[in-house]
Amino acid sequence: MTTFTADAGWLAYHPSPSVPAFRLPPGTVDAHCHVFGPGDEFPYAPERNYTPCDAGKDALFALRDHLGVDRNVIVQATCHGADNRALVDALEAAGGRTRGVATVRADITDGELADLHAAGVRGVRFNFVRRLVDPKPDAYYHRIVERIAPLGWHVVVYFEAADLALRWDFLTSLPTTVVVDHMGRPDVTAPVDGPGFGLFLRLLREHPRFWSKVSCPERLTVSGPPGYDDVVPFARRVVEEFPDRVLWGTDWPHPNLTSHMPDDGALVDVIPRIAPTAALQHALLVANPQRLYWSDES
Ligand code: 0GY
Repeated sequence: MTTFTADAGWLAYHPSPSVPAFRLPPGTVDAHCHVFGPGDEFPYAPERNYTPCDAGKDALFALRDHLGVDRNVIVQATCHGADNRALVDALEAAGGRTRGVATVRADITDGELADLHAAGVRGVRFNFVRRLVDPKPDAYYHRIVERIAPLGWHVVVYFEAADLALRWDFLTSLPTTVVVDHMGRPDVTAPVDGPGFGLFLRLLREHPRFWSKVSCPERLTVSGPPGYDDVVPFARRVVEEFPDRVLWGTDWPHPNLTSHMPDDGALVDVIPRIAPTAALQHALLVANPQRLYWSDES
């Protein structure tokens, strides 16, 4: 058994989130959340850049039920590296209600890939955020794509706004569906119609393979909770222009936040402001994630 101590100043997830005023539609998917450990059962990776507090599957499933979420998509976090055991354990415990996005290396065997698929993994994540990982040469990611594309999996990419122009050619060369985390982390003090966010909107307009998560107001905000008013226009623009290619998630347990820990109920209450009609809400919360992660069901 290995015990881990969370980094100094680590903010733990909210102990008692509010019941949201917004009633999530039946079939709602939280399409961006993580499990951390518990570290004594699923050790954190030696190469990690942070050590979180434990946030295991039982706490995630309790939050799911509390908020009125139906299903989850668990995204492998960098603190577990390419060791997907905590993710797979959560997928297996949840039956068909949970799907996953893994981190794999190009030398993963066909058998290991088949096992991940059987457990419910439907994508891989490439993380380019330098405070979390050391990005690799493009060829490294292309080799992984060659392995996962035949399974029908997609790629989730996480990058900072400034990296979009630098990585444009690489990103647009990816042959699969590509989901961008958190709208590419826009500077929300800049105008929605400005050149920075304009480049991200152009990516979605010119490349129909690209989807966006409209999650993480708590990570992008400058004005702060509970309304996250500065992030709302950015997310609403993406939802209204690309209603069939957007996903929503809590980002629980909210790693590496420093300004505040969000009330997950308040995060749910942002949804009707970024997706103001029942049709947009259904696409964002139910139909889109169903199509991407549970296509084998319908
Ligand atoms: C997120 C954010 C973060 C961390 C990770 O994989 C990770 O470790 O995703 C972050 O610190 O921005 O979106 O969950």
